[in-house]
Amino acid sequence: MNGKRELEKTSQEYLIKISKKLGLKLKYFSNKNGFLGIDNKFSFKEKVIVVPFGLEKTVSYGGGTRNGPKEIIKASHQVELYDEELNCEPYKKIGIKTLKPFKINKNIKKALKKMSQINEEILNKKIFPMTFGGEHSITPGCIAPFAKKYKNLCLLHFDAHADLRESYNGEKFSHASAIKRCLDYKNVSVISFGIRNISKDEILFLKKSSSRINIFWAKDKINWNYNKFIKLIKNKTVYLTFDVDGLDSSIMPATGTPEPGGLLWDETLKIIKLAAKNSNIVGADINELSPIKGFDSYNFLVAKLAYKIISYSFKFNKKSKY
Ligand SMILES: [Mn+2]
Repeated sequence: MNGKRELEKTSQEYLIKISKKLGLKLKYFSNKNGFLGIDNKFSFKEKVIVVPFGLEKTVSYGGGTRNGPKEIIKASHQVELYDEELNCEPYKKIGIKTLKPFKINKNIKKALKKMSQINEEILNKKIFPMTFGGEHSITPGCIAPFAKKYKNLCLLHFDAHADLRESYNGEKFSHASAIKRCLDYKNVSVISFGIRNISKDEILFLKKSSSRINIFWAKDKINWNYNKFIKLIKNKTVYLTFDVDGLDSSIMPATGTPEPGGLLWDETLKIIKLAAKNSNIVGADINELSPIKGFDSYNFLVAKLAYKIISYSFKFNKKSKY
Protein backbone atom coordinates (compact mmCIF):
# COMPACT_ATOMS: atom_id res chain seq x y z
CA MET A 1 0.00 0.00 0.00
CA ASN A 2 2.61 2.45 1.18
CA GLY A 3 4.83 1.58 -1.75
CA LYS A 4 1.96 2.29 -4.15
CA ARG A 5 1.21 5.61 -2.50
CA GLU A 6 4.89 6.48 -2.65
CA LEU A 7 4.94 5.67 -6.35
CA GLU A 8 1.86 7.80 -6.95
CA LYS A 9 3.48 10.67 -5.10
CA THR A 10 6.67 10.52 -7.11
CA SER A 11 4.81 10.24 -10.41
CA GLN A 12 2.72 13.29 -9.40
CA GLU A 13 5.86 15.22 -8.58
CA TYR A 14 7.28 14.13 -11.90
CA LEU A 15 4.20 15.40 -13.74
CA ILE A 16 4.37 18.74 -11.95
CA LYS A 17 8.04 18.99 -12.85
CA ILE A 18 7.31 18.18 -16.48
CA SER A 19 4.45 20.66 -16.75
CA LYS A 20 6.62 23.34 -15.18
CA LYS A 21 9.30 22.55 -17.72
CA LEU A 22 6.80 22.70 -20.59
CA GLY A 23 5.14 25.84 -19.29
CA LEU A 24 6.46 29.23 -20.30
CA LYS A 25 8.09 31.39 -17.76
CA LEU A 26 5.96 34.49 -17.52
CA LYS A 27 8.07 37.52 -16.64
CA TYR A 28 6.37 40.76 -15.76
CA PHE A 29 7.20 44.42 -15.96
CA SER A 30 7.05 46.27 -12.67
CA ASN A 31 3.53 47.69 -12.46
CA LYS A 32 4.92 51.20 -12.85
CA ASN A 33 6.53 50.25 -16.19
CA GLY A 34 3.58 48.17 -17.38
CA PHE A 35 0.21 49.08 -18.88
CA LEU A 36 -1.30 52.20 -17.20
CA GLY A 37 1.84 52.72 -15.06
CA ILE A 38 0.16 51.48 -11.89
CA ASP A 39 1.77 52.44 -8.57
CA ASN A 40 4.13 49.69 -7.42
CA LYS A 41 2.82 50.10 -3.87
CA PHE A 42 -0.70 49.11 -4.90
CA SER A 43 -1.09 45.39 -4.27
CA PHE A 44 -3.70 43.28 -6.06
CA LYS A 45 -4.54 39.89 -7.47
CA GLU A 46 -4.55 40.22 -11.25
CA LYS A 47 -7.54 39.32 -13.38
CA VAL A 48 -6.04 40.71 -16.60
CA ILE A 49 -2.63 40.13 -18.15
CA VAL A 50 -1.45 42.46 -20.92
CA VAL A 51 0.61 40.58 -23.51
CA PRO A 52 2.87 42.61 -25.82
CA PHE A 53 3.38 40.57 -29.01
CA GLY A 54 4.74 42.75 -31.82
CA LEU A 55 4.74 40.16 -34.60
CA GLU A 56 5.42 41.78 -37.97
CA LYS A 57 5.80 39.31 -40.81
CA THR A 58 3.19 39.60 -43.50
CA VAL A 59 2.19 43.28 -43.66
CA SER A 60 1.23 44.21 -47.18
CA TYR A 61 1.46 48.02 -47.21
CA GLY A 62 2.96 50.19 -44.48
CA GLY A 63 5.09 48.50 -41.78
CA GLY A 64 5.91 49.42 -38.19
CA THR A 65 3.43 47.32 -36.21
CA ARG A 66 6.29 45.70 -34.26
CA ASN A 67 6.53 48.98 -32.33
CA GLY A 68 2.82 48.93 -31.47
CA PRO A 69 2.97 47.26 -28.03
CA LYS A 70 5.81 49.44 -26.74
CA GLU A 71 4.08 52.66 -27.82
CA ILE A 72 0.66 51.61 -26.49
CA ILE A 73 2.17 50.88 -23.07
CA LYS A 74 4.09 54.17 -23.12
CA ALA A 75 0.94 56.12 -24.07
CA SER A 76 -1.10 54.27 -21.44
CA HIS A 77 0.85 56.12 -18.75
CA GLN A 78 -1.09 59.23 -19.83
CA VAL A 79 -4.51 57.56 -19.61
CA GLU A 80 -6.56 58.82 -16.65
CA LEU A 81 -7.08 55.92 -14.26
CA TYR A 82 -10.47 57.23 -13.10
CA ASP A 83 -13.29 56.42 -15.52
CA GLU A 84 -15.86 59.22 -15.44
CA GLU A 85 -18.45 57.02 -17.10
CA LEU A 86 -18.08 54.11 -14.67
CA ASN A 87 -17.44 56.39 -11.67
CA CYS A 88 -14.47 54.44 -10.38
CA GLU A 89 -10.88 53.49 -11.02
CA PRO A 90 -11.50 50.19 -12.84
CA TYR A 91 -7.88 48.99 -12.57
CA LYS A 92 -8.27 48.82 -8.77
CA LYS A 93 -11.26 46.51 -9.11
CA ILE A 94 -9.71 44.39 -11.84
CA GLY A 95 -5.97 44.06 -11.25
CA ILE A 96 -3.80 44.31 -14.36
CA LYS A 97 -0.28 43.00 -14.88
CA THR A 98 1.89 43.35 -17.98
CA LEU A 99 4.15 40.68 -19.41
CA LYS A 100 7.61 41.47 -20.67
CA PRO A 101 7.82 40.89 -24.42
CA PHE A 102 8.80 37.42 -25.62
CA LYS A 103 11.32 36.88 -28.36
CA ILE A 104 9.28 36.35 -31.52
CA ASN A 105 10.34 33.58 -33.88
CA LYS A 106 10.87 34.59 -37.53
CA ASN A 107 8.87 31.55 -38.62
CA ILE A 108 5.23 32.62 -38.47
CA LYS A 109 3.87 29.19 -37.48
CA LYS A 110 6.34 28.99 -34.60
CA ALA A 111 5.48 32.54 -33.56
CA LEU A 112 1.76 31.70 -33.54
CA LYS A 113 2.45 28.57 -31.53
CA LYS A 114 4.25 30.70 -28.93
CA MET A 115 1.32 33.14 -28.88
CA SER A 116 -1.14 30.34 -28.23
CA GLN A 117 1.10 28.87 -25.49
CA ILE A 118 1.16 32.24 -23.74
CA ASN A 119 -2.63 32.55 -23.85
CA GLU A 120 -3.07 28.94 -22.77
CA GLU A 121 -0.94 29.61 -19.71
CA ILE A 122 -2.99 32.73 -18.92
CA LEU A 123 -6.30 30.96 -19.55
CA ASN A 124 -5.25 28.11 -17.22
CA LYS A 125 -4.91 30.71 -14.47
CA LYS A 126 -8.48 31.88 -15.31
CA ILE A 127 -7.12 35.28 -16.31
CA PHE A 128 -8.22 37.54 -19.18
CA PRO A 129 -5.45 38.13 -21.74
CA MET A 130 -5.29 41.51 -23.48
CA THR A 131 -2.77 41.17 -26.30
CA PHE A 132 -1.19 44.07 -28.15
CA GLY A 133 0.05 43.35 -31.70
CA GLY A 134 1.76 43.35 -33.95
CA GLU A 135 -0.17 42.49 -37.00
CA HIS A 136 -3.56 40.85 -37.11
CA SER A 137 -2.10 37.47 -38.05
CA ILE A 138 -1.52 36.88 -34.29
CA THR A 139 -5.25 36.33 -33.66
CA PRO A 140 -5.50 32.65 -34.74
CA GLY A 141 -2.71 31.97 -32.23
CA CYS A 142 -4.44 34.05 -29.54
CA ILE A 143 -7.74 32.22 -29.83
CA ALA A 144 -6.39 28.65 -30.16
CA PRO A 145 -6.65 27.81 -26.42
CA PHE A 146 -10.11 29.45 -26.22
CA ALA A 147 -11.36 27.44 -29.21
CA LYS A 148 -10.07 24.32 -27.44
CA LYS A 149 -11.59 25.16 -24.07
CA TYR A 150 -15.04 26.44 -25.05
CA LYS A 151 -17.65 24.48 -26.96
CA ASN A 152 -18.52 27.57 -28.97
CA LEU A 153 -16.54 30.75 -29.34
CA CYS A 154 -17.83 33.94 -30.94
CA LEU A 155 -15.33 36.45 -32.29
CA LEU A 156 -16.33 40.06 -32.04
CA HIS A 157 -14.24 41.53 -34.83
CA PHE A 158 -13.53 45.18 -35.65
CA ASP A 159 -11.78 45.78 -38.94
CA ALA A 160 -11.87 47.56 -42.29
CA HIS A 161 -11.07 44.22 -43.92
CA ALA A 162 -12.98 40.96 -43.76
CA ASP A 163 -9.66 39.01 -43.52
CA LEU A 164 -11.39 35.99 -45.07
CA ARG A 165 -8.79 35.29 -47.77
CA GLU A 166 -7.58 31.71 -47.95
CA SER A 167 -4.06 33.11 -48.36
CA TYR A 168 -2.35 36.34 -49.36
CA ASN A 169 0.94 36.69 -51.24
CA GLY A 170 1.21 32.91 -50.87
CA GLU A 171 0.98 33.03 -47.05
CA LYS A 172 -1.87 31.11 -45.38
CA PHE A 173 -1.14 32.84 -42.08
CA SER A 174 -1.15 36.34 -43.55
CA HIS A 175 -2.84 39.20 -41.67
CA ALA A 176 -5.28 39.26 -44.63
CA SER A 177 -6.34 35.71 -43.69
CA ALA A 178 -6.57 36.22 -39.93
CA ILE A 179 -10.30 35.56 -39.59
CA LYS A 180 -10.28 32.76 -42.16
CA ARG A 181 -7.66 30.95 -40.03
CA CYS A 182 -9.80 31.47 -36.92
CA LEU A 183 -12.77 29.95 -38.76
CA ASP A 184 -10.69 26.83 -39.45
CA TYR A 185 -11.91 25.94 -35.94
CA LYS A 186 -15.39 24.65 -36.64
CA ASN A 187 -16.75 25.86 -33.28
CA VAL A 188 -15.82 29.49 -34.00
CA SER A 189 -18.23 32.08 -35.42
CA VAL A 190 -17.67 35.76 -36.11
CA ILE A 191 -19.52 39.08 -35.91
CA SER A 192 -17.61 41.77 -37.80
CA PHE A 193 -18.03 45.54 -37.56
CA GLY A 194 -16.70 48.23 -39.89
CA ILE A 195 -15.89 46.10 -42.94
CA ARG A 196 -15.42 48.18 -46.10
CA ASN A 197 -12.73 46.29 -47.99
CA ILE A 198 -13.45 42.78 -49.24
CA SER A 199 -12.46 40.82 -52.35
CA LYS A 200 -14.70 38.85 -54.72
CA ASP A 201 -13.36 35.52 -53.45
CA GLU A 202 -14.10 36.50 -49.87
CA ILE A 203 -17.68 37.34 -50.86
CA LEU A 204 -18.04 33.80 -52.26
CA PHE A 205 -16.78 32.30 -49.00
CA LEU A 206 -19.04 34.61 -47.02
CA LYS A 207 -22.10 33.43 -48.98
CA LYS A 208 -21.18 29.80 -48.32
CA SER A 209 -20.60 30.42 -44.60
CA SER A 210 -23.43 32.81 -43.79
CA SER A 211 -24.45 30.82 -40.69
CA ARG A 212 -21.07 31.50 -39.05
CA ILE A 213 -20.30 35.01 -40.28
CA ASN A 214 -22.32 38.15 -39.62
CA ILE A 215 -21.06 41.41 -41.03
CA PHE A 216 -22.17 44.88 -40.00
CA TRP A 217 -20.87 46.75 -43.04
CA ALA A 218 -19.40 50.21 -42.54
CA LYS A 219 -21.51 51.54 -45.42
CA ASP A 220 -24.69 50.72 -43.45
CA LYS A 221 -23.59 52.14 -40.12
CA ILE A 222 -26.33 54.76 -39.79
CA ASN A 223 -28.86 51.95 -40.06
CA TRP A 224 -27.19 49.23 -37.97
CA ASN A 225 -29.74 47.14 -36.15
CA TYR A 226 -28.33 46.90 -32.63
CA ASN A 227 -31.16 44.60 -31.53
CA LYS A 228 -30.02 42.12 -34.16
CA PHE A 229 -26.50 42.41 -32.77
CA ILE A 230 -27.72 41.78 -29.21
CA LYS A 231 -29.62 38.69 -30.37
CA LEU A 232 -26.53 37.38 -32.14
CA ILE A 233 -24.20 37.85 -29.17
CA LYS A 234 -26.59 37.07 -26.31
CA ASN A 235 -25.00 34.75 -23.69
CA LYS A 236 -22.13 33.81 -26.00
CA THR A 237 -18.53 33.30 -24.95
CA VAL A 238 -16.78 36.12 -26.81
CA TYR A 239 -13.21 36.86 -27.81
CA LEU A 240 -12.77 40.43 -29.02
CA THR A 241 -10.29 41.12 -31.83
CA PHE A 242 -9.70 44.72 -32.80
CA ASP A 243 -7.81 45.73 -35.92
CA VAL A 244 -7.36 49.48 -35.49
CA ASP A 245 -8.02 50.08 -39.21
CA GLY A 246 -11.66 49.33 -38.36
CA LEU A 247 -11.62 52.89 -37.04
CA ASP A 248 -12.07 55.72 -39.50
CA SER A 249 -8.78 56.84 -41.06
CA SER A 250 -9.45 60.38 -39.77
CA ILE A 251 -9.06 59.24 -36.17
CA MET A 252 -6.68 56.35 -36.90
CA PRO A 253 -4.23 56.97 -39.74
CA ALA A 254 -1.47 55.16 -37.78
CA THR A 255 -1.95 51.80 -39.44
CA GLY A 256 -0.58 50.00 -42.50
CA THR A 257 -3.82 50.01 -44.52
CA PRO A 258 -6.00 52.97 -43.47
CA GLU A 259 -9.49 53.20 -45.01
CA PRO A 260 -12.01 56.05 -44.98
CA GLY A 261 -15.61 55.49 -43.89
CA GLY A 262 -14.87 53.60 -40.68
CA LEU A 263 -15.94 53.57 -37.04
CA LEU A 264 -15.72 56.61 -34.80
CA TRP A 265 -14.90 56.54 -31.09
CA ASP A 266 -18.42 56.73 -29.61
CA GLU A 267 -19.87 54.13 -32.00
CA THR A 268 -17.05 51.77 -31.14
CA LEU A 269 -17.59 52.08 -27.39
CA LYS A 270 -21.33 51.59 -27.82
CA ILE A 271 -20.80 48.23 -29.57
CA ILE A 272 -18.26 47.04 -27.00
CA LYS A 273 -20.52 48.05 -24.13
CA LEU A 274 -23.50 46.19 -25.65
CA ALA A 275 -21.29 43.13 -26.07
CA ALA A 276 -20.03 43.33 -22.47
CA LYS A 277 -23.59 43.63 -21.15
CA ASN A 278 -24.99 40.73 -23.15
CA SER A 279 -22.19 38.19 -23.37
CA ASN A 280 -19.12 36.87 -21.58
CA ILE A 281 -15.97 38.49 -23.01
CA VAL A 282 -13.05 36.25 -22.08
CA GLY A 283 -10.09 37.78 -23.90
CA ALA A 284 -9.08 40.42 -26.43
CA ASP A 285 -6.41 41.65 -28.78
CA ILE A 286 -5.73 44.99 -30.42
CA ASN A 287 -3.48 44.99 -33.44
CA GLU A 288 -2.16 46.75 -36.55
CA LEU A 289 -1.18 50.00 -34.80
CA SER A 290 1.78 51.35 -36.69
CA PRO A 291 2.96 54.32 -34.62
CA ILE A 292 3.82 57.55 -36.45
CA LYS A 293 6.70 59.42 -34.87
CA GLY A 294 5.51 62.61 -33.18
CA PHE A 295 1.80 61.70 -33.34
CA ASP A 296 1.22 60.25 -29.90
CA SER A 297 -2.56 60.78 -29.96
CA TYR A 298 -3.08 57.61 -32.03
CA ASN A 299 -1.10 55.50 -29.56
CA PHE A 300 -3.06 57.16 -26.77
CA LEU A 301 -6.38 56.30 -28.47
CA VAL A 302 -5.41 52.63 -28.55
CA ALA A 303 -4.25 52.67 -24.92
CA LYS A 304 -7.55 54.22 -23.86
CA LEU A 305 -9.50 51.76 -26.00
CA ALA A 306 -7.70 48.85 -24.30
CA TYR A 307 -8.57 50.23 -20.85
CA LYS A 308 -12.21 50.67 -21.92
CA ILE A 309 -12.42 47.11 -23.28
CA ILE A 310 -11.07 45.68 -20.02
CA SER A 311 -13.18 47.97 -17.84
CA TYR A 312 -16.44 47.21 -19.68
CA SER A 313 -15.72 43.49 -19.91
CA PHE A 314 -15.53 43.20 -16.11
CA LYS A 315 -17.98 45.93 -15.14
CA PHE A 316 -20.90 44.48 -17.07
CA ASN A 317 -20.09 40.79 -16.84
CA LYS A 318 -22.71 38.94 -14.82
CA LYS A 319 -20.09 36.79 -13.10
CA SER A 320 -17.24 39.21 -12.54
CA LYS A 321 -18.91 42.60 -12.22
CA TYR A 322 -17.51 45.13 -9.76
MN1 LIG B 1 -7.58 45.29 -41.35
